[in-house]
Amino acid sequence: MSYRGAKSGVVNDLVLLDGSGEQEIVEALAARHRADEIYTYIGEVLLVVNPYRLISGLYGSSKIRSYVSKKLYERPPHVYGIAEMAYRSMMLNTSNECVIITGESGAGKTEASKTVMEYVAAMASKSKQVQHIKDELLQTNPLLEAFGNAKTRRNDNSSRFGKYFAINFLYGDPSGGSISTYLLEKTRVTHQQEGERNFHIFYQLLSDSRRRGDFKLSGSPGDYNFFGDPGAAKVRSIDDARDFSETTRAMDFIGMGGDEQNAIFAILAAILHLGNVEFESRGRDASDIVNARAVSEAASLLGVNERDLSTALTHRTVKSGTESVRTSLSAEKAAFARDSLAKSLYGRLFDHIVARCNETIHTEQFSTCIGVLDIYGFEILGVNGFEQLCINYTNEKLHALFIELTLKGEQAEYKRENISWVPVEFFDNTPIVELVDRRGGLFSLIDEQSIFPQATDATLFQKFQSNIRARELSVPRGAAPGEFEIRHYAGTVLYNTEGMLEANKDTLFPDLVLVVYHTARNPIAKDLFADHPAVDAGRKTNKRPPTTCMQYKKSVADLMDTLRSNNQHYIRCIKPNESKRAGMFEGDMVITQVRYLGIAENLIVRRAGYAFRMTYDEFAAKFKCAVAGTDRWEPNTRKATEDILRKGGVKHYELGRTKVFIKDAKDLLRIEDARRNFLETAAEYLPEDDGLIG
Ligand code: AOV
Ligand code: MG
Repeated sequence: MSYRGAKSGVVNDLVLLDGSGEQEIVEALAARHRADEIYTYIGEVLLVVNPYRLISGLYGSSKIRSYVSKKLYERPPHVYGIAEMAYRSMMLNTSNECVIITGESGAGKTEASKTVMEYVAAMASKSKQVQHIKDELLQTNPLLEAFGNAKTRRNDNSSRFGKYFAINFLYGDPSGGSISTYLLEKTRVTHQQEGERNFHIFYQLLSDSRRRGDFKLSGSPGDYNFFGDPGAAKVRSIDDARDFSETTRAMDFIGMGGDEQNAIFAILAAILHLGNVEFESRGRDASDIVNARAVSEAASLLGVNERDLSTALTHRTVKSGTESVRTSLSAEKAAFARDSLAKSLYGRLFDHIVARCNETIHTEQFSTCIGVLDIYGFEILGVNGFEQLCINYTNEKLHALFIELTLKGEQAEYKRENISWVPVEFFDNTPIVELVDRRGGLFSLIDEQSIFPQATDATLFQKFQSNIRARELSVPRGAAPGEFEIRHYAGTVLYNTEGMLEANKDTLFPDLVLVVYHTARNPIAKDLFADHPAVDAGRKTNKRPPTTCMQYKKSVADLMDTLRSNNQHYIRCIKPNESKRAGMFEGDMVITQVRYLGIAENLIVRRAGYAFRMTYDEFAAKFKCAVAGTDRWEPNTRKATEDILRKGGVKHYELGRTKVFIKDAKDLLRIEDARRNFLETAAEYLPEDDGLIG
């Protein structure tokens, strides 16, 4: 293979570029992007510049075949190359692998994750059973996208949840998998910013006239209060009707029968009707429902009594000791109760769908797995609240992990091993991560305030101001009350404390939970609340349920542990322009990303560094058979290693304290080939299945 892109003439691997400045990197990426060469390597890291249009001939089965069993540098850069490397490493080493995909919102992570899945699925053998499993795994994608993605201003198909998809393998064939999801952006159910939509599935449902009739829905987006910007309902790049048939087909595939699908869509319709329920004040602390029809439709779709639902929306029962007192809610509180119910129903419905996918793809029969991480990218919206803080925090954590594993860890190892090395400076974002998740940091202050009934978003803001002294956090001049800025690795974000406490507490008055749980005839709606603390209240102790912050911090920490314990492969996506346009490459925008992704540092470390390393013991044991003469036992493995390298013609290596470091993995090719030949010849003389080969 040529080292240069066929059309651009620019190197496929930036390590081979003359120079390592940000400007040179951007120019190289621009030239490749112009020539539709959207993929570029830095060593084993893949960079992708979003082309915003399908490039013909870049995907599909014959392209996939051309990457099978090929080394990374033998084929032009591609997601398939990374997927092949992960798959091959898993097969060779019986190890677990993960592909970590990062980049800001709209940079192309979700598309790249689907391309990884496509490749891995294509490795399945042709047996009917394996093909069926493969299809089930792939069908979870459109289903989860329908319920978990939405149009934002930055991306028409923005992931509003994080996803880690572990695909399990048995003897190289996919045998099943498991999906972990991270914090769905539930506030979107009731509120969206200008130019944004609710979750795709609502518009999909409305595109189906039969369902509209069944659920008494109108086809006009302006009729729904939960569509904050009805003008944004029609998206040029999205065909809701076509997507709806894809969603229902996926549901069929996952094994959701007609009744289950009906129950699910009825809940979605109930949410839309619920959104249209309005309240008017009666005195100071009571309210009446204005439009009885909307409640009646919502009640009938959930299968609950209309009066019970109305009462639960406008009242609240508070327990004090053994007594229960029912108080009425002001119009404002009732609207809050309505929104909480809608968000809870949706959030729990989403979890139900994830759980159903997991049931279908679950398997006990596997030896290894490849995980694919596709989360919501770093984002700055018009107004940034609790959910943006969580999203951007996750991106900080992933960036910290990348730095730790590729820049810090790498350099620390050279030092430990006494390899001559000129340290490379890099931007360390740990202080920002800690600002959010350390004791006394933002999350713990939000948690602390969530316990006090008197706390408000304003008192939370004061806590932030009086307790946190960090360079990364400030209140800019002219900021509105409650606003503060965090200087994230990928840009400065202005947050607003408004709604943070509530998002963290995720309150849903028990009255509503109990009506649905005890009386709903919609079988799924009933089940959604089975594990709600209000249902358990009689049985369990008064232990406070974990807050959203607590749960989130824990799940992100678990995710990092999983990623750390696997072999990591990186895909880093770059967004070339703000207007989602094909053929447009804005240098300023790209240079910002090149800077904050640490691409120049990555390049320097990679170029100066050593692609391959192994302990002397492992190296000698593995390769001594490859070079004639060294299969005689040389007890000093360091000496044996040197011997093998010399005889194998490897020139650029360094001998560390416990490991050998080789500059270019290609130098090892000859030795690897010799080893393979030796083993193959030996195999002819051995009985089959002696387990020696591989
Ligand atoms: P994201 O996952 O990184 O954003 P997506 O993968 O959804 O971004 O990509 C955004 C859009 O860019 C897609 O809907 C496609 O139109 C286009 N696109 C991305 N990659 C490609 C590609 N390889 N070829 C052609 N078009 C592409 V977010 O989920 O918002 O963080 O949260
Ligand atoms: Mg996405």
